[in-house]
Amino acid sequence: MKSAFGVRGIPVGMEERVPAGQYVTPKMPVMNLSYTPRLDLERWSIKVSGLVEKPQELSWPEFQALDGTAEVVDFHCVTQWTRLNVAWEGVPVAALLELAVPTPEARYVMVHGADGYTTNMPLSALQAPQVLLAHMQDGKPLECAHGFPARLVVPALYGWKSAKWVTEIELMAEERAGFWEMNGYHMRGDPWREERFS
Ligand SMILES: Nc1nc2c(c(=O)[nH]1)N[C@H]1C(S)=C(S)[C@@H](COP(=O)(O)O)O[C@H]1N2
Ligand SMILES: [Mo]
Repeated sequence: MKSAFGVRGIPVGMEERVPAGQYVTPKMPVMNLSYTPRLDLERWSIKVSGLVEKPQELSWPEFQALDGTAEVVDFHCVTQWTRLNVAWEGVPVAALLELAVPTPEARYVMVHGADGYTTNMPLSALQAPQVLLAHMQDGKPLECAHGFPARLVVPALYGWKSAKWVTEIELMAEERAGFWEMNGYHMRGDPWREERFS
């Protein structure tokens, strides 16, 4: 019998969904730089700070009250695994940014996680339609290991840009490197261009 999986674990017919140098994994591995923060919803907040007209700090109920959306997208880690069809629910980051009103000088962002993680990208990458601050994955609240209570999902960039345990989105005029970017990862990180290292 012919196998339903071709090379690199790619289901037959889905070859064009998997960037060069990636193989497909059925489960979502956990990729943590350091420890897994245990966050308390009562004390959690998400800030939008830096070059904005109206700095935001939303509590969990305030965040939950924003209009949500759901999507199914693929996730590509620079260590070469790809997981197809991850289902996320969350708040479009573009809507959060609109609340904060970026100033004309704001062109880059630094995203901060509660574990001390940082990652940078152009503001335009964060304003893209499928970018979510997600609180559900595959129909369930995010697991601690995957970023509870809320993580970024940036499907167009490698997974390290999808910061977990997000607490702050900081808008900047000049580009600054986040944790992995300081350690040799690409400032942009487009998997379709194999922008792995700089
Ligand atoms: N705060 C934080 N976010 C993070 C990381 C991390 O160590 N800390 N690892 C990144 C990396 S390298 C990847 S590939 C994805 C993996 O997400 P997952 O652990 O949910 O699979 O999270 C990204 N977000
Ligand atoms: Mo990664």
